[in-house]
Amino acid sequence: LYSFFPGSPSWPSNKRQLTYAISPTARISADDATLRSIFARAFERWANVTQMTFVEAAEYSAADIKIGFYSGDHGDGEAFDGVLGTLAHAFSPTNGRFHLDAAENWAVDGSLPSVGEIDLESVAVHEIGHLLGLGHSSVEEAIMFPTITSGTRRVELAADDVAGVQLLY
Ligand code: TQI
Ligand code: ZN
Ligand code: ZN
Repeated sequence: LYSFFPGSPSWPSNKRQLTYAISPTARISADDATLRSIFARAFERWANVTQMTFVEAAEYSAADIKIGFYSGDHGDGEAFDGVLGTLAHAFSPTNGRFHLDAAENWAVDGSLPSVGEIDLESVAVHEIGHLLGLGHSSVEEAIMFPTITSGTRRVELAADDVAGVQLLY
């Protein structure tokens, strides 16, 4: 079953469009168009089942959701740990910070990742769930289940994810 953060925070009901942007500086070597399409697809999966819409912000500084790739200690008290371990983190509404560990071997081509690679879209779909207010789920098929196996892809929302997010939006 899905869960929420303590107090069930969500984005305000008068704000159904959120903007997002990828940091122009905190990046990995993958090309810009590839990264943009991966995040756009990940946001679209949640937009498809809610009243929320997501658009890329023109200005990084003005975006509701700020995406960046960082290594080690990056100033928010939640240092990344190098290859594997923690892959990414995102904060509850309405913080909007979405950070990924630049040290991972990110798979960005949409095909099945090799062992040791982490599928970026799979992690993005999970972290966007957190950004919207979902905690972890006890349902193994759910995007919000707190385990993913290296070398796999999991990008389709399960009925459990949809039920949870539809209570918020
Ligand atoms: N990062 C953890 C996660 O996103 C960070 C975290 C732990 C967290 N507890 C939290 C974030 C509570 C928000 C709220 O779950 S992770 C997975 C999964 C991670 C893990 O790097 O361990 C995915 C990132 F689910 F597969 F285990 C993405 Cl998909
Ligand atoms: Zn961080
Ligand atoms: Zn999680």
